Amino acid sequence: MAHISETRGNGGETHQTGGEPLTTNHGVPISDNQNSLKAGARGPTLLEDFVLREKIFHFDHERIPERIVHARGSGAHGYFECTDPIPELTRAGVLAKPGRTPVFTRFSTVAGGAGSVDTPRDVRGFAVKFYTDEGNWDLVGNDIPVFFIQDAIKFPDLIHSVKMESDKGYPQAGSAHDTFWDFVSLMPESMHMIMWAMSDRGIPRSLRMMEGFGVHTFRLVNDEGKSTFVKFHWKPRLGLQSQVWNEAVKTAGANQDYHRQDLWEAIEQGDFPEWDLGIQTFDAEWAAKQPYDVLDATKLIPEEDIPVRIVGKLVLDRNPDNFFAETEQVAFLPTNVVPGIDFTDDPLLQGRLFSYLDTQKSRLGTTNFHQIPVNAPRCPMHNFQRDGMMQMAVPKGRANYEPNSLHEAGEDPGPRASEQSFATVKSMTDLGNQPDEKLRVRAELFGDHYSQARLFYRSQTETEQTHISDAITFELSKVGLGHVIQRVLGHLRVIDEDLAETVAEGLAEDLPEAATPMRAPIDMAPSDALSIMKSAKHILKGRKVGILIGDGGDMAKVEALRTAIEAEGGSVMLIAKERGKAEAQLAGSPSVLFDAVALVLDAEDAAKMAKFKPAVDFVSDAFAHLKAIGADDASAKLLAAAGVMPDAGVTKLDPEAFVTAAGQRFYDREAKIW
Ligand code: HDD
Repeated sequence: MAHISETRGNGGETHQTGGEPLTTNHGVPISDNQNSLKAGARGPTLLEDFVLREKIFHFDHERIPERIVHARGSGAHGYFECTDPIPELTRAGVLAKPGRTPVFTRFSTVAGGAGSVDTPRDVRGFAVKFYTDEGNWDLVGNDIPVFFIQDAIKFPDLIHSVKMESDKGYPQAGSAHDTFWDFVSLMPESMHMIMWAMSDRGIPRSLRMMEGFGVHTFRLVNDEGKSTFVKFHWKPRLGLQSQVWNEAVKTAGANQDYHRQDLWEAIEQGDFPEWDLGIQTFDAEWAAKQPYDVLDATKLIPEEDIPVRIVGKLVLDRNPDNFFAETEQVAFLPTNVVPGIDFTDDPLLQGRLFSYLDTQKSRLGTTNFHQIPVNAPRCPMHNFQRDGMMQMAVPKGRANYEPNSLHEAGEDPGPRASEQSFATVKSMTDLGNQPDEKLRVRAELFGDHYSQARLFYRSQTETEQTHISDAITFELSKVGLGHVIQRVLGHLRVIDEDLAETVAEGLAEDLPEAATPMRAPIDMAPSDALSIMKSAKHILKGRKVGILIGDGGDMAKVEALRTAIEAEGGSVMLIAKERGKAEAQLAGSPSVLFDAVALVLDAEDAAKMAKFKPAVDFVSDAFAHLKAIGADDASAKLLAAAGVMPDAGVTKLDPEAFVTAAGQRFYDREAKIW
């Protein structure tokens, strides 16, 4: 038998080095996890090998259908804390009483598959499941406050058009292709969200630095049954921050999991991401006076018209224990509302109320998906629904129908509906709807497709407008259908003539006739809240600085920088050409992975680095991506090789000056370099 033990795989150790004994799924202890059971040392594997069969069978079934949209996601546990209760508006305890409610949050990209990269230009999902005492409330939103389409009946078309083309199987995770632009150019209602998606909102720096929105108008309902219309907002405490396009493209290569890792590490380090929850509330009388319909998900309510009132904060403080069990199996349902929160007749929302339950059954394979721990309510749950695949609960007694009189025989009759529970708001007419006919139409104001696209574009800084025109030019440059490009340009002319001209010039296209709007657009007052740059926070908290060191740099300067950066809540990574001399290797840690960089080198290091491509790229990319660069004169040769020109973002290694610069991007630099 000696030769058998000699040929045992991977070191020949079959015993566990620690922990519980290895068993089958049925609890039978396993003695050898390296070798299948064979008829003789070189013989065929035996059918009898239940250990092998179970292991491979289970593996064969590991994957479940990925989400048709939002397949790529990252999740975290945390809590919501109501800090400014609003009992006058809602009876939902989560918002009506001070205190904490546990949550699970999942962020996602929309178009790409589960294994796609984190940084394509795309919308980001922002879904929060509140495990309240009155049941789960799921606020399933995005990082953009409006949607591409007005009616759920167009959702399958929208998604088919944006996902990889059905014959080619590409592009993965991107909207820069024929079918997407063909569809949206035929759906002018999408133009408002197109402006958002083509803006820097489409390329966030971090999941921790983006806003979230419930998008639809919902209702809050108080104890007296009075309903108030509401829009939900998440505001990141770290401020809004986006990448620049060239940086996002390079990040995709440098770290496919950039956002997922960033979220994970921040939580792991105790730097918990936080958002304020804000509400915009209004009544029907106010809604009737607006130039847009509050039931139209392609429209927002400017914050200047209704300021956002902060009612609480979201803190993500615990990473999932298991990606599949939690982040993959979490099932969000816009139908999950609690007493005190209700829907409106937004036709997009109404379609969603159907779709998600159906999706979860298909994705998770059973109507009992609510029993999966991440989906299960944390409050008591009783009803007469029974059985089904993968039933985990073991109900007692025979009361599985209602009404029953089993209590008269001394048996448990089961739960009863109560008037205090969720009751749908009765009014169908409070927003002026007159439901006297069955119609397949859109309401009149839904016909204004351009006013808010224009509002968004004109509320941006010049730099942000340039980013939008660059993005549209790039996307259209990937479109092979000339008539589609022309049609998009026709829409852009209605939104803003300068924008249309810039894009046409960038593509060397003639400008077509302007599109003919269904309703003439109006000029709304620009809103600063729509611009990232106008509301940017210049802080280092939550940001990462890469410090490049050589053999001769002054390590006292490194330590002084580290102390100053960490005092501001930032973090530091030391990078050297050779991994053993620092925390990261230069070639594997390009500057796209950092918010600012510093060079602590002596003249000899700098001269060598000036001839080392990864070092030159490290500095030139940091400069091109508008980041702060801290460097002394000793680094002059490397700065010169990288084409760095002096400006407010290029500081000495003085900790105070560098820290002030490192919390911001230097957008003025852009005009010089691009
Ligand atoms: Fe949706 C997933 C957000 C319109 C149908 N959606 C999904 C997720 C987010 C959103 C964040 C991922 C949840 C997670 O992390 O598991 N969806 C939105 C927003 C919309 C929207 C903000 C418009 C305001 N969605 C929308 C419509 C439909 C769907 C109109 C269908 C009629 N969405 C789905 C879905 C998904 C989904 C197919 C895929 C996976 C899932 O539900 O759980 O049912």
